[in-house]
Amino acid sequence: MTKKVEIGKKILMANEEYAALNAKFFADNKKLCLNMISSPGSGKTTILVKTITDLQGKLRIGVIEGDVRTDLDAQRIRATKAPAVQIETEGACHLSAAQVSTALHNLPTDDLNIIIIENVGNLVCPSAFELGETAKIAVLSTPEGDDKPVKYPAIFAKSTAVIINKIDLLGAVDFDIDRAKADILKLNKDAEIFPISAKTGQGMANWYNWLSESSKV
Ligand SMILES: Nc1nc2c(ncn2[C@@H]2O[C@H](COP(=O)(O)OP(=O)(O)OP(=O)(O)O)[C@@H](O)[C@H]2O)c(=O)[nH]1
Ligand SMILES: [Mg+2]
Repeated sequence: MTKKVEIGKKILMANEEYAALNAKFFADNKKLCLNMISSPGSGKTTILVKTITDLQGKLRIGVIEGDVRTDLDAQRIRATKAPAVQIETEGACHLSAAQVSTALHNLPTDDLNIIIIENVGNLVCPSAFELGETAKIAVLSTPEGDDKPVKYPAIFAKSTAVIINKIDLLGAVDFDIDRAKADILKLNKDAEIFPISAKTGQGMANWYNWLSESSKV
């Protein structure tokens, strides 16, 4: 007789235990933790660099970077003088709560209001792994196409806020922003939607106001 071993389920359970510990840490220490999820290249690091630079002196932000390989993104964050810890997943398509727990020990969390996790660029895997975050932020960029919310619904359904980035390219790409917004709201009627350009700064003020209000945890 063969015995079925549910390895996937066990791994998820262990992840949930670490996620619960991380969530307790954020709640006990009154830190806002955001888990930023998107396809590769939507502009996550560019948004973070601009946000940290523009809010210097107002909000103290630290970053946990997840990438399959390299610490290039952590270097970009550190160039702003904000603290950043890089996790290299060596092939895995998402961060785990255990990795985040270890990274938290290497961030000066006492000095921070907000911890932002830039997850591995992937619109599918990271949405299945809770990290103990306060909220998920999905990023969709206009060159990816306005059909992405309906094709990859899980992350849009689970995110508290959705950033639509690269709106400076709206004239060059076929992206119907009203369709994208309507589809996101169909999946998640309470989602905050921020159309922005991290390149030109358009729309960033609304995102900053939301970040500032949300940091009052
Ligand atoms: N036109 C335009 N380009 C942008 C904007 N934001 C980011 N980019 C460009 O998009 C490319 C990818 O940006 P990144 O910030 O590295 O994207 P990312 O989501 O962090 O990528 P991964 O970490 O690899 O998943 C870079 O060439 C950026 O300069 C924007 O608002 N407008
Ligand atoms: Mg990046």
